[in-house]
Amino acid sequence: MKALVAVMLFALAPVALVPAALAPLAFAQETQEAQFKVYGNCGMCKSRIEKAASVKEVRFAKWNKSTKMLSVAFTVPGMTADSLQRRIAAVGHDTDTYKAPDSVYAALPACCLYRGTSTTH
Ligand SMILES: [Cu+2]
Repeated sequence: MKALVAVMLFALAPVALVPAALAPLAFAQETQEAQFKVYGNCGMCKSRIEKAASVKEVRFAKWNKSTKMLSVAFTVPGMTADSLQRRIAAVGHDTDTYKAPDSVYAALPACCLYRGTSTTH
């Protein structure tokens, strides 16, 4: 009897494995998570940074004012961490990879000017 049960389980196993094997195909768009540094100071910076990351390919974007780290979750291949950093630099916030254009940076409100200040406020 035990042998019969074992044989039946063995026979059923491939059937049970099929849905699991097909599951990844249903999610051809994968979500990838990343964290990178974005320079800024205040709550206005936070909303500007998160707004720049607010595109349909981004499922989640949260900037931490104290650590300056932006946590993101985005769909691939539609988006990359690199292109997100470029978008954020374009609105005035430096990352470790991309520098915001000086003209854009200079136009930020005074409280948001993070360059050249070694202290945070
Ligand atoms: Cu600010």
